[in-house]
Amino acid sequence: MKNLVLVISLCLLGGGLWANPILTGPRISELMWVDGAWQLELYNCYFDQNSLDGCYMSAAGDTAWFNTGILFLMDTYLVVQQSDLQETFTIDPTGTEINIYKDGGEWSGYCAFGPGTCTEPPLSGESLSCVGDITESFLFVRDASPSMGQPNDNTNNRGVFSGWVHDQDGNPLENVVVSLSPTSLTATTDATGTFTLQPYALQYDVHLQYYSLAMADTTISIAPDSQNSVEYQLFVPVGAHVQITPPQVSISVHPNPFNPSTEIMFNLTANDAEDAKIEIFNARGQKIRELGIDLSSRTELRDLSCSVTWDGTDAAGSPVASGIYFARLVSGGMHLAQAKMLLLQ
Ligand SMILES: [Ca+2]
Ligand SMILES: [Ca+2]
Repeated sequence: MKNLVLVISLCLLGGGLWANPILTGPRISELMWVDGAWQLELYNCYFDQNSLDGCYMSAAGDTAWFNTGILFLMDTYLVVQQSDLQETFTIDPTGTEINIYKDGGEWSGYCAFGPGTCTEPPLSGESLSCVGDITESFLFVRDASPSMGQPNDNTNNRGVFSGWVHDQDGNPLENVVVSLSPTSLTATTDATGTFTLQPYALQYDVHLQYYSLAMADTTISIAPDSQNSVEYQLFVPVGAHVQITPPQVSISVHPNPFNPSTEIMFNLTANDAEDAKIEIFNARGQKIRELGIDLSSRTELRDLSCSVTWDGTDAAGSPVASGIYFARLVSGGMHLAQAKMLLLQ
């Protein structure tokens, strides 16, 4: 287990480069070095010229035109190297930005890696392969099984990212949302405080969100086929309204999944019984219903086992849609326990 290292960094490769309108022309699809010499895989994206005549590339001040007569049919992959160019073309293996232009000088392809991006340079034997829809994506990731001259196979280009999240006293934290930027990949910790993701081999900013209270930003570098285990400690202020569920309070739902109604069962201690209630939230975190708990028939307020029925309607009495909902046991403004429910219609 690696310990939490607090490093805040910025990923400059924003979402804008991920998806673009389709541009016709030579597209960069994969890049690697073989015996110290670069090789570029190009994809012909709806470019009906059938050759690279008049096309050129630029990187860090170098501009090079392709030799004439290089056959390049539409929707095919072609590996080019220095001998296919009229001028010397240098690609810095530690990072650069490569642009490609079709006949007429119109920009058509792009690849960036190294400092200032989330794509780290490939190691020996690895390529940088474009992932996602080749006609739209400009995202390159490290790939341990290159596919030069072939469509990118989307293999050996991810790693496993797992972790354990706990508070300052070593208690596991459940419901911590772990998100990786710049992707929309997220995971939520389970009751043991653990999570697992399988992200592309990129460098990420890691963001942890524990309700509204605790967060941390770190970075993680994912190599292809790597296993990455981390341990995060979040400081949860004492007395905050988000509490770690005390072991004496439990909540369960039966039946689950349900239709049209379900019973929410929980126990309470005398301290919590006073103004306890059940709040129903939808998957977007919006409170849609509150259910009071009638304790008037009880003669003794000690370790109470209670239940309330939710009929699948919101505060206005309208039936809610199929989906995931949460029943949250609340007392004195404190969130004591939560259960997930699935309404199936
Ligand atoms: Ca591969
Ligand atoms: Ca390929």
